[in-house]
Amino acid sequence: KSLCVVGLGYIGLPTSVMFAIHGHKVHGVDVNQKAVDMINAKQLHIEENGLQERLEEAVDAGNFKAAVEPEEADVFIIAVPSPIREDKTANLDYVRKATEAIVPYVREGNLVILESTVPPRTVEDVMLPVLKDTGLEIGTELFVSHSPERVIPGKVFQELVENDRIVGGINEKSSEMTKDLYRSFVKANIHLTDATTAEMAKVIENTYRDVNIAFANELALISDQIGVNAWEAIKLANYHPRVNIHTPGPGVGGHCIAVDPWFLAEIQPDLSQMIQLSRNTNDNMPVYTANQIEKLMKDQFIQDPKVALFGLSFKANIDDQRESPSLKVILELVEKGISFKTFDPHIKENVASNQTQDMDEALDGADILVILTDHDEFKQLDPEYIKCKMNNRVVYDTKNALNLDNWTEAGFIAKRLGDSKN
Ligand code: SAJ
Repeated sequence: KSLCVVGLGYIGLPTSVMFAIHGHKVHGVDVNQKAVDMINAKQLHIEENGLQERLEEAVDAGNFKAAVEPEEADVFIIAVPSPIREDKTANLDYVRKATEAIVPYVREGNLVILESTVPPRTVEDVMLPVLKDTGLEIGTELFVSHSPERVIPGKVFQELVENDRIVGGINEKSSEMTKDLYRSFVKANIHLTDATTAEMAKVIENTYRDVNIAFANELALISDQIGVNAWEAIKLANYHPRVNIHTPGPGVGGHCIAVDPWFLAEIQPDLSQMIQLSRNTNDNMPVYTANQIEKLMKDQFIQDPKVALFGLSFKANIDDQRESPSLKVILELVEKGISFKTFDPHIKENVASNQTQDMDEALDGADILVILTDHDEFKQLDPEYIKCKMNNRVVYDTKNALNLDNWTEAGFIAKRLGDSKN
């Protein structure tokens, strides 16, 4: 089949490449000319395991090329961002513009698939009115569906194949056509439903995770008051066959979990109290973390403390800083007038003067080491080495990444978020 994929980012590019190496002819579209040029030159503008070799294979086979304009195809796939605005309402401009961009190229018998995560009813209420401009009758001459992406960055190629896929067509024929297409590479089950239910299911997945993490964070806050280690208590509770509590931390980052719950809150604000409360709980964790840092320093009578902040990306072992809780912790420290230096081995570019690529420089003269991301590199840190670099020996682990017994043995005051047991 010939495919036109609009949006060549974290989802669109790997998906295009997957279809191309499975025998389809893929025309990728992105508004970013630089990204287009790089892709055609077989260079990556985003990082993803296994993407480089697959991109080369796809381009070399002549099955994949990129451009800024769409062209005619059997199937159109839209994989563009769907962020939220300042006021927490969905910004569907990219989805709308991408749909408008394909209208001149859509022909009778084509299939249009939306992969972006969107508030329920977006296909019906936003996309279909635009697609009517093709002059084709929706459902008999033009087929439309929502098949939300569900892959986790870092494991995209594995999950594209192994994750169950949801396909929600605006009618049965649309669903069947979409299912046949994804069968090209999906080995897991493909579940058929309607477009709005598919939209809802996808938003539910990320909201479930956010609410569950908020619960874990609340347990951490409670544990901090009552001489309990929340990490240990949650682990024990999770041995129950019907309990699965996520882990606390300095906040929820990324462009999905911290965003998608608002899609439900926006459409039914009065009926989504728990969802909004969870969002606020998670959003407040960076503030709590900064307060805890300040308190730890006060408890040790340390004046004008210097903080070594380790971890800038929003989760372990990736280079993505979007919505990262670390950035919010930084803002709080700035507000408090506490000085700090940041270090993250996955972030290659320094954007601020108090950011360094050199771990020793970040530790030099520091009074407290704070772990904000559980990168593998941090789990290996040697307290004996680190203590020589610091001014005072205090460590605060917000991700349960360190074995604090080793740090205590090395002479550190060692504390963990959600743990007031020691
Ligand atoms: N986090 C916690 N505690 C946890 C788990 C995560 O504090 O127990 C934090 C992380 O540190 C991070 C944030 O939450 O800051 C989000 O990380 P994540 O690993 O939960 O999720 P994402 O944003 O990388 O990817 C999610 C995935 N959704 C689900 O697992 C339900 C992925 O499958 C989706 O495809 C992706 O959102 C998306 O694009 O929607």
